[in-house]
Amino acid sequence: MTADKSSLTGLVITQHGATAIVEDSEGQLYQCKIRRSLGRLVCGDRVQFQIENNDNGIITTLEKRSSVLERPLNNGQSRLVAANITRIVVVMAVQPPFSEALIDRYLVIAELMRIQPVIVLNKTDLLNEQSRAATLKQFACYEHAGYSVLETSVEKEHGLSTLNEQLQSHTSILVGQSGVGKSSLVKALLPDIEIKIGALKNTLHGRHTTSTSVLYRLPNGGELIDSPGVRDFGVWHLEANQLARGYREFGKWLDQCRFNNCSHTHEPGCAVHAAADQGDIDPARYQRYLAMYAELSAL
Ligand SMILES: Nc1nc2c(ncn2[C@@H]2O[C@H](COP(=O)(O)OP(=O)(O)O)[C@@H](O)[C@H]2O)c(=O)[nH]1
Ligand SMILES: [Mg+2]
Ligand SMILES: [Zn+2]
Repeated sequence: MTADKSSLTGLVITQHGATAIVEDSEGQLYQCKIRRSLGRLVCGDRVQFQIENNDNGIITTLEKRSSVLERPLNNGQSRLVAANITRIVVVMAVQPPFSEALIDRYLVIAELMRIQPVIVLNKTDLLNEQSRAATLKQFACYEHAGYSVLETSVEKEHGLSTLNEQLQSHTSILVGQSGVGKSSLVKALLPDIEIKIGALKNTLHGRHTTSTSVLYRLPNGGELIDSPGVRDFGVWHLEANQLARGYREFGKWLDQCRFNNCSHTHEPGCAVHAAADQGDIDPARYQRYLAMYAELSAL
């Protein structure tokens, strides 16, 4: 009788070339070859795999993805970063200085992917009362638009349980410039991370996984993906005329413009423009919309 290699369901934890680390439903890790016909897999992918021996297997089936996060490459192509994400955490910090234009970009991507974003301001321990008030003022336009803005300090262990609540029962990814504290936040949220990383590295034959995304399980449910490559994911693969839908607070005005193909930049009877003039839409957010629209139109 031939051995019946039954398929198991697994979750891709990390991937490197034609190999992936897959976790089964019991938390057991396997190093799996990826069948060439499946194309490129990425962390967060749900798969079927067969055990070949011990901790080794082969991935036979890729299940349908509910979302993919991609990062554009310089050559105009893009690279998969993560799959099946349900929450994007936009991490900004007091240092290095944040840019509202960058926050807007991440939010546009999240909105167009229909993924609920959360904004985190990290390193609040570096603020005093005065600079904190000034900084929070800069984030007021996002709260006004309907986003939650959380203040955290890994240093002072502040705001971490609130963040944890926002991540429960989601597959989340932290995005933001290098140095804002994404990895520090991941470590603070996952007490057993060192053990897990150690296990992963061993399974990858000691190869470092620092250049690819890794998925971690949160202690209270949910998964968290740490990705070193997402800081520079741009929006230049977007059409300028898609952009307005990425601004959540524009939503209720979009169908009130005089022209139904309104670009919300210069047309008479533009309800978005009027709302910005009235202060119903934050005028500075609207100005940044105009700048990004011009940038995308010029490509
Ligand atoms: N003062 C302060 N420093 C922090 C905080 N979180 C992270 N850092 C520091 O910021 C630097 C960059 O952190 P890291 O997690 O590597 O950032 P990443 O590039 O976004 O992953 C490190 O030196 C951290 O120790 C914080 O809440 N307060
Ligand atoms: Mg990092
Ligand atoms: Zn308009």
